[in-house]
Amino acid sequence: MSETQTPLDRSGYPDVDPVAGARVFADTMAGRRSVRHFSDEPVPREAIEQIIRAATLAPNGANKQPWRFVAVSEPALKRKIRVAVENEERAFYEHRASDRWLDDLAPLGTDASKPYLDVAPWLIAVFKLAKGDDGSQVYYANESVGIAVGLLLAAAHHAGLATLTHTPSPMGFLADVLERPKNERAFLLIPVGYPASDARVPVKALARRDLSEVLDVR
Ligand code: IYR
Repeated sequence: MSETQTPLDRSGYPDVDPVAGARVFADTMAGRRSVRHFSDEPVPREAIEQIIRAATLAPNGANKQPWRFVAVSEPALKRKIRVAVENEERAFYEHRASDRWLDDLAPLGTDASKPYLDVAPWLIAVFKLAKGDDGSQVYYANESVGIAVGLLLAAAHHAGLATLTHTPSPMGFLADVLERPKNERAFLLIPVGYPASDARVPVKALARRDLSEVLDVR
């Protein structure tokens, strides 16, 4: 019978003081901002590949890896995505969104116009598998892909690159434009690149609740 277990390679864990290690990472992530004003400065394909590699290392249900990533840099395809996104967003801002939702968005200053989808050198479309490619079952797909995207955003930040977690809704058009198989569901669209030199970010989005408000230690 073949072994199902193997000794843990502890060298995979940094030998670091846990307080210092955790603080350094949190301090790094404190510099992250969602950016809507990108520079068109190119980003090497290999950087995108390594960022996505980090995402694919996420823990996930039964190691089914229920994610697929499409990294788009072709201008014509970015344009096609922008046109499709702006169609959906116009419907969202003009009638789909509730008044309350629009009120909540007002401090972000967003609208249906998404020029960053042309400008950012890369758009990463993230898809979640509803079924495996062979029709097999996947488990905890939302959790798995959510964790993977968290690692992706942290990896991009670690590489000095800005991201935006863009959620056009509904997002079905993304699978159509990118000609994805039937078992994939669009999960997020993530522009990646350098922030524009004159990039601005919403004041409100900078504020985070104090840890004591969101953490209950017992
Ligand atoms: N998808 C729209 C609206 C939007 C919704 C939320 I929730 C945000 O945090 C930001 C935007 C848009 O991209 O404009």
